Amino acid sequence: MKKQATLVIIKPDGLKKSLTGNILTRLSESKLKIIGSKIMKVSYSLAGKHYTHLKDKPFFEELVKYITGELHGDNRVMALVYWGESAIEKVRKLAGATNPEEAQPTTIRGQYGRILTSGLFENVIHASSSEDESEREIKLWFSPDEIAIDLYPAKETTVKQCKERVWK
Ligand code: IDP
Ligand code: MG
Repeated sequence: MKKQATLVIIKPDGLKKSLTGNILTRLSESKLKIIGSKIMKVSYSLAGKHYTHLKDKPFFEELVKYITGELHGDNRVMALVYWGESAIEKVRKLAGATNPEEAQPTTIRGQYGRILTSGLFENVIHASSSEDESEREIKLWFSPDEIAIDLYPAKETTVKQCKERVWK
């Protein structure tokens, strides 16, 4: 069996409901290795790129509000990269179906997800669903130095005249 990497995002509802510990415990059942993790806020630009495959859906605008935290008044997400054999399938299984009402009750989405009055699936976590998708997503959310192994080929560049926020 091939080792794979997969992106997990604990969405703003998961952080707002203090579910981070519970979700990480559930995911640890997979025995996969965490090779990247961070708490971050999600920009509109990152949200749009992440959900580019859903741009034409009627719920797209609300989905962007969801992942950027506008919907919950809490703009934190936790982004993680898991690594190991069949990582994508293992994490998707623990996550459960996209629709929390169809998800098995013992899955993360089945336990903690709900459908909003608007119809949006508030399903607590994102999990990559294919190898192409996980590579695209991990490269979008993480830089090479934020990942504990050499996951994909990377190169060194010299960045000039680039604005950066530093501690005062
Ligand atoms: P996935 O998260 O299970 O991979 P995607 O189709 O990639 O499912 O959709 C991304 C997210 O968009 C879902 O996790 C969910 O929050 C939301 N979503 C997807 N399909 C629907 C729908 O039919 N109604 C409402 N929300 C949806
Ligand atoms: Mg998806």
